[in-house]
Amino acid sequence: MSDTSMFCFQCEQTVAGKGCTRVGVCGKPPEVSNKQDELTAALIALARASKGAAVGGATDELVMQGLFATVTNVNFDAARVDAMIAEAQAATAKLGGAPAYDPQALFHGDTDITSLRSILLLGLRGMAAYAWHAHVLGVDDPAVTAWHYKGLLEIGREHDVSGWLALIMEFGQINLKCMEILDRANTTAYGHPVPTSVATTREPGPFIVITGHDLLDLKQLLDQTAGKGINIYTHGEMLPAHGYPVLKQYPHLKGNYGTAWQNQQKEFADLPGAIFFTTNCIMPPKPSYADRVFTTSVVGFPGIAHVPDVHGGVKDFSPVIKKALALGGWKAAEAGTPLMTGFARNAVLAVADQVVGAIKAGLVKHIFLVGGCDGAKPGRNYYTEFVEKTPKDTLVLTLACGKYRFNHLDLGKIGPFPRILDMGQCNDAYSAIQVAVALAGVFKCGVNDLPLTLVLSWYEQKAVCILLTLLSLGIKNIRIGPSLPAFVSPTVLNVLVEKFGLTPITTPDADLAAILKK
Ligand code: FSO
Ligand code: SF4
Repeated sequence: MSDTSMFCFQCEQTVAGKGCTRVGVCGKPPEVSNKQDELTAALIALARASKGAAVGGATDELVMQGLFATVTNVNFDAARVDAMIAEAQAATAKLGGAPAYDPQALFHGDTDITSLRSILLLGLRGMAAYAWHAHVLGVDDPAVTAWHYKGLLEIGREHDVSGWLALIMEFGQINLKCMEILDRANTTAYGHPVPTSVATTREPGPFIVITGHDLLDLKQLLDQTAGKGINIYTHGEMLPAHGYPVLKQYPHLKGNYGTAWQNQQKEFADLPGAIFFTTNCIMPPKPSYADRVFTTSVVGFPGIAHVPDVHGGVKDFSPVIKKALALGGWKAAEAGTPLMTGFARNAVLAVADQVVGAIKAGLVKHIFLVGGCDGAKPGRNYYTEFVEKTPKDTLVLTLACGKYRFNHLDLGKIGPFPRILDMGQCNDAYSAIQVAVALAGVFKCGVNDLPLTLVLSWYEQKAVCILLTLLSLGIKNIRIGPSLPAFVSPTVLNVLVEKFGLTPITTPDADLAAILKK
């Protein structure tokens, strides 16, 4: 690749549904894109040197962070990627070296094989993000840690179609384990989420907006801002944090600001507060607010202040706090409509008998899981319209940032339940799986026989790993949109359609009619 060309097709907004070749729609320049491919190749060489087994300690962390850093909207900083490449090369040398992997081989070659290799690699990138969030809370699973290496090793090998499909299904099961350990890590540290009304009111005074998925960063920030006259507002995927008992007890965790990630350049413009990115999705910060943005962990953007990791310790948020105090915050209060969250598996299963009773009595005829990512491309209004049009005797479970398309809607209640139940972040797909499995147990049927339909929206690679888990569990007839991934070739799509009934979304009316007539 020259300095001006690149190839990336890993997210939903890729150019013309084919690939970004000059610059990313996300803002990723060719230099960073090519270095990310080099980093992936360096990690494959490292996995070769370790023979696909986990090395332990800092090397395991490097592999996780190296995969996580290449997820869409995480790291735009060439120098940080360079540093990780050098670390991977040093770790490989320490293990006695290994044959290099050509980064050009990643996304080129036979269309179907490239498609299958990409599916596995992109899923692995997504899983590494979840594994990292569990790891910082001290929870690891040896099978998950080892699979980062195994996956990389296999990506560097040749396989036929059935070989790739077997690896992809095995990966889906490992990612289920990964989501399970993250669920365990979060609920052990912060308690099980409880249904919670979250204010969107703005209060006068200095504030910090925290976004991304990392609850430990939020906890440490809450501790360090306690009693300092600074309010904390969640943004994007941090909204479900309000449901966790340990986090919701902080009186200065005031509410939620803004909506999903793709609106940040508009919502953060001239914001009189500090903005803290714990993970994706970061967009290139505009000049009107770039001086108040902070990143941490694997997130990076050139010229943007970074709060360094402290291995196993407490990060120093004083620059963020100083900035929030200097900016002074909002001058006057502004009212907002509250949002509900906290309907994770424990909360839903605690009232399982009522849910089952409502289904048996015909009060709940169908459950939709409308979950996944939001994004900038047109077509995502489908999800708003779909939810608006769901019949009154149906429940809508949701998770991840796609919920901002409809979580402001008042669809009323069925008995004690609001008709829209926010289960949490994208990783809380685990909660949805647990609820589905529990309902199937009660009704003595398979998950596919429940009056339940999954209508997913995808954007980046965490959605890929979740989809692979759902498929590996044998869940069929999932509807997916707003468009199909560029990295799924027509042949591979046929396999997914034939084997799993994966169905692209059409229109809300047609899809609802088709789902409900079954
Ligand atoms: Fe959204 Fe971004 Fe959570 Fe993603 S904020 S798009 S799937 O990072 O991870 O849902
Ligand atoms: Fe393009 Fe998406 Fe890759 Fe960014 S992450 S370069 S938008 S495909």
